[in-house]
Amino acid sequence: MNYIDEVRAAVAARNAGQPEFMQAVDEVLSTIRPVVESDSVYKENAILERITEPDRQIMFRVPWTDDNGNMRINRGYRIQFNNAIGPYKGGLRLHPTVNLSIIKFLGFEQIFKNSLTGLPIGGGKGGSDFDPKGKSEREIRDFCQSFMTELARHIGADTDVPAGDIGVGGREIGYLYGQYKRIKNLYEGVLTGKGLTYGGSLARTEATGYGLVYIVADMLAAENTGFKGKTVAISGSGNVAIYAAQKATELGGKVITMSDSNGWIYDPDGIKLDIVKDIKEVKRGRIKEYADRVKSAEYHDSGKVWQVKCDIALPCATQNELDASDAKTLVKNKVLAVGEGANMPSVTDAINLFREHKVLFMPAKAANAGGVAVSALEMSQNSQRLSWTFEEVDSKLKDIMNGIFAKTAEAAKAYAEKKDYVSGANIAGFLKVANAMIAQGV
Ligand code: NDP
Ligand code: 2IT
Repeated sequence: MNYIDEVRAAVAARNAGQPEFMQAVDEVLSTIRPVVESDSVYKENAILERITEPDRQIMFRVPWTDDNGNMRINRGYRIQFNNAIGPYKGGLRLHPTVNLSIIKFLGFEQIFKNSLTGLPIGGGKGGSDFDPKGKSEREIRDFCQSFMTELARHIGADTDVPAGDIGVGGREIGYLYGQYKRIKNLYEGVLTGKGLTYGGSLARTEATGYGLVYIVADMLAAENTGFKGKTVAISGSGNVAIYAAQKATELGGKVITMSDSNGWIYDPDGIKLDIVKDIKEVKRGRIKEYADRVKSAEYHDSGKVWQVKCDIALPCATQNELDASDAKTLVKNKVLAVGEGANMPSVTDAINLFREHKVLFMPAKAANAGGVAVSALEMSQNSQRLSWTFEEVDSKLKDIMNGIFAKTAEAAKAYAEKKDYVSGANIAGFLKVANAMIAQGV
């Protein structure tokens, strides 16, 4: 067996029962072959064995009390995966499906994504199987305080800087930050996505969705086209989906679908985002309500948004939400481009189908890096004790996404095929981290 296959087999044996983690590892290992096999230095330094094994895996009990006075127990996680190029950085996910495999896949992806941003941030991820849906404000606050009571000893502005992900937005970051400050007596940039009155950055809320549309626009520009006049199918209706829809609309696209875990809406006239924001950001309601309020819209509680004909597909909900049969439908409907706003939303066979049919495909590590990039800019502002304007942050975000597109395209051309952005992103992300690991000798 060669080096890559040996490592792959060892990682699979050591991480039995972790399918999402193995899916993410397989994708990276299968695409970095041209680099790893071009120089024995990677094998000599055991880079693949090291990069697939987290530096530290923290699991802890999170006790909290519900509104009926019952003691409830969840499990908390923080995976500090790799800090070769900066402090561990990555979000916290609160969702009942959270388990070790999911947090490890997210942490692993984060290493390469953060490297692509060009900013000094390592890879980490955390969360809990706590379900925020239907919980009262007090229950959310109690959970967040308990979660941070344990997490606080493991993190710090120069050690590990968590942020939001599914189920964690400004409200939860506020409670987490308040508890950290209380325990540590430190007013430091230990979390990103903070409120604007206490160290948050303008444009962090918009960053992931905007960044996704900026890089997909770059990919389209390389084909002499753009969002203007295109129909856009988006899944999800959370933070990433909403701001992807906003920027895609601003650039002249027509967003025709959005979804949540109960169902999806189709509005052939173009989704009215002020209504989605009111339902999701203000009332914390269900996407179904959109169809009650907008005459031109349909609501479906079965099937998926991918059955609607579109030019551009932006999956922005969760992992493995776009399977091979969805990819077939999209291809049949002549989709031009797919950009992954969520982390690992496309199953491997779907990606292969897109490649086979020459669908332009921008993978998550590159496509959704705008969120963590602006998180890193929030860290810079906290260190400087300054706040930049929205325009300043947005313009830096645009530059960063342009840079990621250029690096990804360049690595694809040098080591794989010209438009193989999956290989390009993995290789460009890997090279920086691997070289730092080799230089540091540990
Ligand atoms: P939110 O919690 O704001 O929104 C998540 C959306 O996806 C909701 O509409 C939710 O529906 C839907 N969803 C979540 N889980 C499922 C599921 N199992 N099945 C169907 N629908 C689901 O999260 P974000 O928008 O922040 O995150 C979305 C994706 O983007 C995730 O993959 C995340 O990892 C990724 N991401 C987020 C970044 C950020 O800055 N926030 C940065 C980079 C990537 P419902 O309300 O019904 O649960
Ligand atoms: O997946 C991701 O990149 C995020 N959830 C954002 C992480 C961050 O630190 O801003």
